[in-house]
Amino acid sequence: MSAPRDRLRIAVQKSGRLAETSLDLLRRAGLSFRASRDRLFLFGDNLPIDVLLVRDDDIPGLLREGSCELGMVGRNVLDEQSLATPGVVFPKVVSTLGFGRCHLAIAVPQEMPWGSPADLEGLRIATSYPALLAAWLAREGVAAEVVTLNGSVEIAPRLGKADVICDLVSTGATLQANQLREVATVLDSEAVLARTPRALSPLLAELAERLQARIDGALSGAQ
Ligand code: PRT
Ligand code: ZN
Repeated sequence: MSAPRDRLRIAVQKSGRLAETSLDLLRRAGLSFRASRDRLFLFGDNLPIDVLLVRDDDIPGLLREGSCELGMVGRNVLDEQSLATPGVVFPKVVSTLGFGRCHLAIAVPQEMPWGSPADLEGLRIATSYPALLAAWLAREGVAAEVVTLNGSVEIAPRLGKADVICDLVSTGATLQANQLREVATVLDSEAVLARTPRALSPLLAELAERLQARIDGALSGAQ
């Protein structure tokens, strides 16, 4: 067995919509870093805290297996993975971060009449969030076919792959460009700070508490 780590690890998105703002928040929390040669890590200079730069989808798994103690990730990604693997203990949300806001929405072709979620009965719904969508359909008591796509969900109706979609929306420009209109919200999302469900050594637990407090301080403008 390898020696227990004596530096805390926090995972953030390497590149993408959350990447810059996540690092910015860590800087505002008082951390300074230098990059590793392979660009996988940023080593903390002033505290024993390192930043792991990864794809956002990998963050819940890294927290679950204890490869890092904290992570910044969209609630949509965290909840989708938790729902998709029932019975597994998942990371806990310790703070909401106020950026990366979006919502997972049902959108239908502009000309399709809409009254209520019951109108989805028997339709094919394209999404990259099959578990969140299935849970919402079950809550609404609607039987529909979930078509899982990894990208370009918004063009699925035009390609004949699905009748309607369930995708993330922020400004609504993508839906509009694809002649779709939003009719229901499945999940409101933003970036969150999540913590490993594993027990931490006293040293890492103390570092995690300190970093959480510094992040909360930066968010409330106290720093
Ligand atoms: O490479 P990696 O896997 O790390 O990144 P990624 O491509 O999976 O994710 P990325 O960077 O696109 O998004 C990261 C997180 O940002 C998401 O998981 C959400 O929590 C959050 N977020 C906020 C968004 C959006 N807003 C958003 N608008 N994620 C995606 N979108 C997409 C949406 O899927 C659609 O294609 O933007 C389009 C809609 O935007 P509007 O403005 O036209 O409505
Ligand atoms: Zn991703």
